Amino acid sequence: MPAKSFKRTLITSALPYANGPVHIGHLAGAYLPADLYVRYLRLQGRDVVYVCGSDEYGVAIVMRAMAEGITPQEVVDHYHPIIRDSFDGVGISFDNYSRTSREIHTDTSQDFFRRLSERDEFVLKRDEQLYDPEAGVFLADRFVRGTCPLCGYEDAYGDQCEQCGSSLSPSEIKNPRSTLTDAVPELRPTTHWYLPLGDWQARLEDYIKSHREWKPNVLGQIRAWFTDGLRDRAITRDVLWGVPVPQEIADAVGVEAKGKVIYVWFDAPIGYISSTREWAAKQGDSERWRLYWQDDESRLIHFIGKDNIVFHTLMFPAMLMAYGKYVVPDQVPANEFLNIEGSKLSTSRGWAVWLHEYLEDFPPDLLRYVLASTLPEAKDSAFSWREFQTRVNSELADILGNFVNRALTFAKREFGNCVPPLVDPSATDTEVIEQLSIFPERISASYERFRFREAVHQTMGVARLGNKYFNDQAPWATRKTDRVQCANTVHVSLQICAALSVLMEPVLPFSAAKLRSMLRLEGVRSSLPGSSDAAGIGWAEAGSCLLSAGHVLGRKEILFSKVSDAAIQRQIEKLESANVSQGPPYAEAKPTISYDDFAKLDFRMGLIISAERVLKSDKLLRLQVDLGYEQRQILAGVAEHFEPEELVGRSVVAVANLAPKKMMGLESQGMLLMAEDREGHLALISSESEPGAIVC
Ligand code: B3M
Ligand code: ZN
Repeated sequence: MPAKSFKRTLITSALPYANGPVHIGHLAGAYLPADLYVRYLRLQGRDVVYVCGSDEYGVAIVMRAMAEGITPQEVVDHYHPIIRDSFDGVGISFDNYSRTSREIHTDTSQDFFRRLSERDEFVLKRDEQLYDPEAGVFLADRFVRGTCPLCGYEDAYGDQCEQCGSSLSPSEIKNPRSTLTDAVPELRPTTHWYLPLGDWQARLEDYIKSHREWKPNVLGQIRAWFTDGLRDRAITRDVLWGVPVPQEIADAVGVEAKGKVIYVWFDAPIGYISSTREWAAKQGDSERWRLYWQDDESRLIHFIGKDNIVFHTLMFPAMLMAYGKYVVPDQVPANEFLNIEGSKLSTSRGWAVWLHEYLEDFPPDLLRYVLASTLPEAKDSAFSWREFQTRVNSELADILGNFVNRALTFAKREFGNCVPPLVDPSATDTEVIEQLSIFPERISASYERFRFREAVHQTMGVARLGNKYFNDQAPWATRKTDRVQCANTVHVSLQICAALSVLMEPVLPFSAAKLRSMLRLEGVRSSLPGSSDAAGIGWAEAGSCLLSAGHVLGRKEILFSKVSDAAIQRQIEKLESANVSQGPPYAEAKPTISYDDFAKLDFRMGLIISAERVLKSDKLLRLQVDLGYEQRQILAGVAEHFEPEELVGRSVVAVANLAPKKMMGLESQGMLLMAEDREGHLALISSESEPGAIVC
């Protein structure tokens, strides 16, 4: 429970960029956790609104448009419905899903810009920025690539280094190149609006201090930002795609408004407000959004991935404070990243499981369950198809599904598909009913603390309780020896099924609905939008006996089918083939050389006679190589790839006329050639020729 008690909650999930479909990494980061929580709150009967929408501006979208030779509008028009439908398919239950290219968002963003400008919250700076003389445009953010000034990574983006994660500005990049034309950019003067975040540091520090309950991964990042010191942030850009800077504001300071847009990270979080406004209008009460954004008794919670922490905990709160009237985020339960089959997810390499593709092959609940059980809550976590199969088969099918199936089968076979009465319950029956009654509160404690993996585990605890009870009671034996006890067992088991059908709703909403229809359990509060205040059986009631004796049950169905080895194999192959065909390009080809240059190189076949590690070096192996006409000592940086013994006796290609070089106090008299693949794996190049043979 939050320290303060709130009347209502507004939940947001990061707005996905509409420049590609969404994958399971997105789902596990910002959407599934939010949906679990929102559905839980709705079952609690709490007042909650859950908004999101497509993030349709920003340079990433312009770049995708250019790559495909279409307009940015066409890009977002293509991806918005794909994203929306994927979320829908997997049961993400937004109250509203908007898009930032809508007019209501332009209005809301410009209103923010105007108000902050009126309140003198911006500073205007004229300075030199990178300009592509060939394309005739300023190069914002990702239009520049070059060397990271902090870690030396050579392919850093203008706004961020993917290697060390630092956020950068294009003018800091060393050896910049235009991603549009590959031209070397030049500096030209231009004027931009800045939010002087440094002025906000003290207030932001106070704000963060009042949230010691935030997750350590979130607080850790924020602390690092404070230590570095917050800096002015440019909040406008020279591009033709975005929310325009209001004309009159540009006019007032004598800046050409045409081609100036609001920076995507300024407008995107405002998208949460626009989406809430759109929702309110759809409810027929256009002002209702204010209740969620501008009333002290409203709790604002942002679900995001770890790469968006600074924007949601520092920049957006500063914007909201600067505007005045607004509540600020009370929780930002950011998640870490999800890896796939042991490797970092990468959309450019095709190493991802796309939601729309998943949905063609499996039911949504399986993925919800598996991801919810392995959410990267505290550190990066991993998805693997084998684990998917194991969890589905041995947890969902063998525990939950099997229990439900056995309880219903007995009710049908032995008691005319009705709930038998509970008569003189045994101590065990009573104890199990008692244990069942504690579950809602116990699971609730996990949800309230944003520990969703734990919540899922607790929820499965209900099924495990049921399974164990059923096994221990052995109704297949008592059906002949003690009808009353058999009836009691089935009665209690059915009550557990009923409780499950409510408690599993946040995690497994589709299966929960199916289970309720199998039980013909009606009057359960919905976890879908717009029904949170409806009367009915909710979370708090879920642990009490929900079915009365004599209640007629519905038709039994299979709750979870097992996933076959073949189905899993297909997924693994699909992933691997995508990865191979769309791997990152190898280093660019080197410039052409003359034959004479080539002819200077003396390549020879060699035979490795001995190999040993070099003291104090993790990388080097010291090799003795027989070149036929002489023996050489060659130091090779391959210790992380080969054990010395593996190399002895192998034939290799050596560069025989390379000038000797000292390494770790030893002389290397040549070099071995190896092939290095995309993943950095090394392979020897060998032949059947004898040592000394010339390679030409
Ligand atoms: N579209 C960035 C991202 O997907 C961005 C989030 C906006 S949330 C206001 O990483
Ligand atoms: Zn870097």
